[in-house]
Amino acid sequence: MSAERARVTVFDTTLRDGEQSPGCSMNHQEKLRLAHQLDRLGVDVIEAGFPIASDGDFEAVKAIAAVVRRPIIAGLARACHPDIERAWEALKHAAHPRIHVFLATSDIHLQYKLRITRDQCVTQARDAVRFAKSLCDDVEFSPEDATRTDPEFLCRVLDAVVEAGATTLNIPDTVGYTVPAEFGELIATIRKRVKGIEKVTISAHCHNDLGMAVANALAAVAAGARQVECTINGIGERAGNASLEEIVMAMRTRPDRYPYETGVATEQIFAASQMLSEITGVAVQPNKAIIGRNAFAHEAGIHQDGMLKNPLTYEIMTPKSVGVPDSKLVLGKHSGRHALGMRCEQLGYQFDRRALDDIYRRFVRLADKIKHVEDHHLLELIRDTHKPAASATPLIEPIPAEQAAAVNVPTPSVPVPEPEPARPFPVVSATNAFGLPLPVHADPHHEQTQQEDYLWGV
Ligand SMILES: [Mn+2]
Repeated sequence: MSAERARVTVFDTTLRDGEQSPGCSMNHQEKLRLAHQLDRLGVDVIEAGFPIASDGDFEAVKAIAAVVRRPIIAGLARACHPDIERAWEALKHAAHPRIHVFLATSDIHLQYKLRITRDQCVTQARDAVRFAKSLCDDVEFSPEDATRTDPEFLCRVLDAVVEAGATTLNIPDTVGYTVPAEFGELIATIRKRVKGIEKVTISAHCHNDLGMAVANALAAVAAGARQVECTINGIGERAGNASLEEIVMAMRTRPDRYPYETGVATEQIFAASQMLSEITGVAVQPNKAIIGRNAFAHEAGIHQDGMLKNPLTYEIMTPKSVGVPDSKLVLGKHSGRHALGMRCEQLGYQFDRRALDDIYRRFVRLADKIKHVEDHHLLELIRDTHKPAASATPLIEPIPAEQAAAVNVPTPSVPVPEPEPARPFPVVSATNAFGLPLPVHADPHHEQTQQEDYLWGV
């Protein structure tokens, strides 16, 4: 069965596109740590950075290339010689290097950002890929803003770069504008029209501005793309990139609809997610699919009862399959007796029906006051209920809400760093897109490295 499934390459760009998002800068050691975890996770390609963006980025790409030897290590470059040379300098000792060249192709970018004609765009893309190819066998090309590019012209650019030696054509929905059916059609058009397309891999790079990044990436795969670009926790520019964990688990949970294989060791997903949150200090939203704190939590009584009888009732994948230790039954006011009884048993107390009813009534009253009843509350309640003068004892004092919330955060060993203050977006000058890095207006409050000034890419 698995032999029939097509293999999809997982290209992780957490360290490049992800790192470009506000508040997600990482230092050298942190990037290395995360790169090792991405290796354990089994991604096929790690885009380690944008070497010309800063010396820090250059050094990080170089260091990752030196020590992470299994996956392909990619470095981003604009379609110009200085960028490509710098990327190659950082990558050349990698076991499997890839130069990723990008150039915008939409009229709006050509006219207002690059100030070049379509013909100039084709020439520049071809020359850049040819130069990259002279240094490195593995060359990926991205027509930035592809989804807002005239498809006719897009195919013309892709023809030129395939001829120049590109081995992967990545189709970026840079601004998160496309929708699944449209994106699938675009991929199908490219497959039909671009000369030599059968020799290259088509890739999708989707952004989540309309909440459709993962759906768009999956639509691209269904239409023939065989590489997906994604990030851990879906971090990335603006609303983020397609989330690696969602794409991979969609394929794993619905092989009937997505009969594709990846090399991802899904049990490493949770660890990767936790590590990234810890490093950046950017928490994952509690209801985030796959790796949010509540993704495997069941509070409603009827759900809890079903879960205890058979997890398949409400669980389409197991927490274990993504590396979450166990699904959490959150005890709250919607919980039922069965769940309460089970938790009491796990805490070492077995009660007959009447005793459990008694505890249950007190439990519901307490849960009304404090949202989540933690084990220590429950223990207090049990002791209270069963001491001799129980009936005369008032219910335990509800703890203040903020204290209860603090107790409830399930990250015991990880100190939560101060959130970084929001920084204004630096304004990038529109001149000279082809020579040296663009000058950037200094932000007096901007203490990080210059990488964040490169707030554009594919
Ligand atoms: Mn991007």
